[in-house]
Amino acid sequence: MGFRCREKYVLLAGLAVLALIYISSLSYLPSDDEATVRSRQWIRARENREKAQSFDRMKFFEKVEKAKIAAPPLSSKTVKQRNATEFVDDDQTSLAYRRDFVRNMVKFAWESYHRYAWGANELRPLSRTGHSASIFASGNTGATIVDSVDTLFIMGLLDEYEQARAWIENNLDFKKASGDISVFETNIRFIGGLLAAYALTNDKMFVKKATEIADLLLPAFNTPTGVPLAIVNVQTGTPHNWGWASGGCSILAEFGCMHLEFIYLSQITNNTVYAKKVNRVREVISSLEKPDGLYPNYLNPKTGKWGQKHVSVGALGDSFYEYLLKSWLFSNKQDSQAKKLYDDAVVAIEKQLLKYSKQNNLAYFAEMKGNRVEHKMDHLACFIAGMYALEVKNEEKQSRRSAALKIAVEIADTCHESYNRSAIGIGPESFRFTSDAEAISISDREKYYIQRPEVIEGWFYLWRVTHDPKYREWCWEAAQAIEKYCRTPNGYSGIRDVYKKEVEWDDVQQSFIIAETFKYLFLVFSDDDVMALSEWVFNTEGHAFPISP
Ligand code: DMJ
Repeated sequence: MGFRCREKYVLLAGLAVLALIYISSLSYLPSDDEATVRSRQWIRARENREKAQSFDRMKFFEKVEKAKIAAPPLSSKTVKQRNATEFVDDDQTSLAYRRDFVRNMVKFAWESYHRYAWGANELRPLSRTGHSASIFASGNTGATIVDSVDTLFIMGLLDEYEQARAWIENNLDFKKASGDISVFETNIRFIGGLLAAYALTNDKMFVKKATEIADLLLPAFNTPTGVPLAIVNVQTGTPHNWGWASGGCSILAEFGCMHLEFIYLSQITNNTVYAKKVNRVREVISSLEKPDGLYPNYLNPKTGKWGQKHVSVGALGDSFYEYLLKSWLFSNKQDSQAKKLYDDAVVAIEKQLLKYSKQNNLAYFAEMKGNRVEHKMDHLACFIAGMYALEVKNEEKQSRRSAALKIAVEIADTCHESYNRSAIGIGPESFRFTSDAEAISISDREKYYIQRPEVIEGWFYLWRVTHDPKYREWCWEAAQAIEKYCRTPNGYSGIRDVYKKEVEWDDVQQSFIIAETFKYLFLVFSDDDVMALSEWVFNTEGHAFPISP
């Protein structure tokens, strides 16, 4: 009993101590003063952010899985030990081998650029320095980095992707540069590259950077018609047009090729300013009278009148046609105005520019200068095989599908002939059709190859649409030719004359070799559901935007 009584006292003492601790701890509890309210808000915001992030992450992984991208990177040992040409033991016909081959080309181009020109716009592989063309401002704006970032991600080169991402986050700033930038090139390479990187990764840093750059371009649209000027000074924001462009005109391929990027940017920022600019351009284009249904390459942004009548699906015109079709696709076929403009434009070019060679009936798109037909086709114009193939994939009318397929196949074949008839298996900048020439250059000024993608791009689309194995073989031959003739000890170079086996290099590794040429090569050796064409639209620089739901 005595023991129990002691126990009771101990229990009571214990309770008293606990009560004391409780009472004194009350003074340490947060009161509802301002700091506490703020800290609670902060916690709530953090929780919400975390929820949003994990939702974003979930959506992102779903997207990645669906697009079958970001394959695990090659182990660095595998990458370092092998050059693209050193796959002697493997089965060269296997798709995995060919994808590896192309991935290694990208690794090599990237590492060379990283070693000798990091931050510069492009690499001079022979001089082992940076290079900057007049389309970029002077300064280190890293065109190669921004143009390559989505390719690196798609190929699963994730270390390189992280290098690119970090550079973009910490260094990409046009305000640190000086001089003029091309509105078109900045849009398709920089804004396009950043938006595609965002689409693939959901990383909003890319949107922030794309928005900063798009805002720099906005003064170009301050013209009486709203049709943008070609160039903007990065420091002053002053826009102007190229001196050579038909008395102060804007260029069709340039002002007609901002739609995808600006619409997508408005969608993801909820800021309509960008969409308004390109919608106004669209209104001008659709309201204009077109001579014989054709679009001249020059338009005066002050008067809204066409300039010199030069019509071409090559340089100065090309991507205008491409963006009409792709704007319709990007909108999930809702933008019927774009499709109507596309349909009318292709009827006109097929009627007036599509020709067949006398010798072997090779199809080509000629150019028109005034009323004179120039029987010349640019390497750039070979993109049109891919455009028609994409139309085939999406066209409703069977009769139109067959007509478009015929043109796509014929043009891809002609472009292949331009490669076949050179000394190195790579085609020239432009080729002619005369009584003596068929799909070859006749002037020394047209014999160069600057790593352009359009021919391979056309074969890629045709492969996806027809599954004719010849397109994969042609791509493979082109990849090997690029490896053999464009590869220098420190990166890839353009070639001055494709008709000479002893190549002379031009000492520039173009940013689009990774953005486009290597990307399309990689994709042609991948399954159709890797960046499926029903899910993604590639801008004219090969940057992928997701088709609107
Ligand atoms: C790229 O910048 C784009 O493909 C553009 O549409 C045309 N020129 C180059 C590649 O040839």
